[in-house]
Amino acid sequence: MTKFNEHPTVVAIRDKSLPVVQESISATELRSLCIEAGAADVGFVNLERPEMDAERDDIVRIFPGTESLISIVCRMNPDSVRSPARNIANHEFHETGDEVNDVARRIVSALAMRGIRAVNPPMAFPMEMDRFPGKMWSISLKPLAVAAGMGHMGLHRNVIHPKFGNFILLGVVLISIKVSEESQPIHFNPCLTCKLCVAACPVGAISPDGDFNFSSCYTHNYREFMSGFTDWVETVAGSSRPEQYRNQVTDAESASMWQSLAYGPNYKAAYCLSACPAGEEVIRPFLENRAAFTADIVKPLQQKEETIYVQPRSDAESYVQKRFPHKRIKRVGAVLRPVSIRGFIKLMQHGFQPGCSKGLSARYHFRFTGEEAAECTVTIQDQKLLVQEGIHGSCDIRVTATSRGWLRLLRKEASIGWLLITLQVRIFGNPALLAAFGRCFP
Ligand code: B12
Repeated sequence: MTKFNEHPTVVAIRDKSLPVVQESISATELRSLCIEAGAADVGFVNLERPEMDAERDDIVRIFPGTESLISIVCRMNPDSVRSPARNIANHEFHETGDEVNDVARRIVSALAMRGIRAVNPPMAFPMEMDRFPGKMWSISLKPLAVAAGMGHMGLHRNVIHPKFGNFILLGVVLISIKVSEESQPIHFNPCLTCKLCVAACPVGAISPDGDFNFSSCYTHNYREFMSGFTDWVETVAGSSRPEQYRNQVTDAESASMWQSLAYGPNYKAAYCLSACPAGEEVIRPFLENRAAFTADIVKPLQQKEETIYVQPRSDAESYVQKRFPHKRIKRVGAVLRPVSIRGFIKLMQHGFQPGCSKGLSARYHFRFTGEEAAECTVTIQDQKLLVQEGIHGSCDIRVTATSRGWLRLLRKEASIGWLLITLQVRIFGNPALLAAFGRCFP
C-alpha cells in the first residue's frame, strides 16, 4: 500500500503541480460568476462585520471555514405575486424559491472547480425541524441582504430592492475566502411608508408604526406549514368519527392540506408584498395614479372572500371582525407552543397581543424551579411588552412555578386551577393580574 506521504496527491501538492488554494477572490470576478449562475443581484459581506454579530455562531456551526457571505437576490414576477388567486402567487413563490436554491448551488459548484470551499444553506425549507419551534433556519437572510446593499427592510419587514422592489427572494452562499471588496448598505430606504401593506394585510399583522404581530401572520399565512399542520393533525387524532372531523375541517381544507403536502406548502396571503409599490422598475403605476393602483392591486385582496385563521380572542380576530366582515373567521389551535422554559421566554415576544393588553400596566416576576430553573421579569405597559432575563426592580405580582407545571399550562395540558391546588404554581399578588397576563397570549 502507498504510504501517506508518498500518495500521488500529496506528492503533487509538495511539487506544487496542484493549484495553490486562493486566499481571496476579486469582487468583480465573483460578481460575474454569480450573475452567470442566474442571480439578479449579489453583494458580499465579511463574516467579521458587526451586522453579522447575531448570526456568526450559527454560521460557524454550519460551515466553520466561513470567511465571507454572498447575499443573493432572485426576482419574482410582480403580477403573479399580486394575483388574488393563491395558486398563481404560490407557484411564483415556489418557482423563485427553487431558482434561488439552484443559483446558490451552481455558485458553490463553480467555486469548487476553482478550489474554493463553499456551502449553500436553503433559502427557506428544508429547515432544522428538530429545533422547532425555535430558530429552525440557518441564517437570517434579511439583515445579511441589508448589509450587502441589496436594499432595506420596509415597514412590512421585507427587504425592498431599490430596482426590483420587494419582488425578490433571498439566498446565501458561505465561502471560505475573503472577497477583495465588500458591499455596503445602500443610503436610502426604498420603502415609501405609503402603508398599503398595512391596509392589505388580512390579519392586521403590520402596524403603521412598524410593529409586526408574528402570531397573527403565522397563524393565518402558515396554516399549511409546520404549526398549522401540527394543529390539523391533532384535529384528525382527536376526532372519533368522520363527522366529528368534518364539523371542524371542510372538505376544501382537507384537499388544500393534501395539495400543500403534495406540491409544497401554500401561503394563505403575502398581501404585504403584493401591495408594495416601491422599486424603480415597478413604481410607475403608483406614481401615475395612486387611486387606480389601489383599486387594481389592493382592493381585490381586501374584498376577497376567504377563510382567515386566527387564535381565539386574539388581536387578529377582532381586526378581521371590524375591517373585513365579509371574510370568514376560523379559530384554530395554538401555533406557538413552547417545549422549554427558555423557549417560553424567547417566544413571548412573538405571541404577545398588544390589543389584548389595553389598559394593563404591570410588572411580573417569574421564578421557575425544578428541571429547568430560570427567572425572568415581564413588563406590560402602554400595549408594549418587555421581557428581561433575571429579576429586575419591584413587581406587582410574583409567580413561582415548577418548570414542568408551567409548560403543561402553556401547552393546555393542565388547568391553572389544578396547578394552584397542587402547588405547582404559586402566586404572590393580585390573581387578576395573572388572568390579564394570560389574555395577552391567547
Ligand atoms: C421566520 C420567517 C418568517 C416568519 C417571521 C417573519 C419575520 N418578520 O421575521 C413568518 C412566518 C411570519 C414569515 C412570513 C413571511 N415571509 Co418569511 N421568512 C422567515 C425566515 C425563515 C427567517 C426570518 C428572520 O430572520 N426572522 C428573524 C426575526 C426576528 O426578524 P424580524 O422580526 O423581522 O426582525 C428584524 C427587525 O427587528 C428588523 N429591524 C431592524 N430595524 C428595523 C426597522 C424597521 C422600521 C423595521 C420594520 C424592522 C427593523 O431587523 C430584524 C432582523 O431581520 C426567512 C428566511 C431566512 N432564512 O432568513 C424568511 C423570509 C424573511 N420570508 C420571506 C417572505 C417572502 C415571507 C412572506 C412574504 C411569505 C409569504 N409568501 O407569505 C411573509 C411576509 C411576512 C412579513 N411581513 O414579514 C422572504 C423575504 C424576502 C424579502 N424580500 O425580504 C425571506 C427572506 C425568505 C427568502 N429566502 O426570501 N417569514
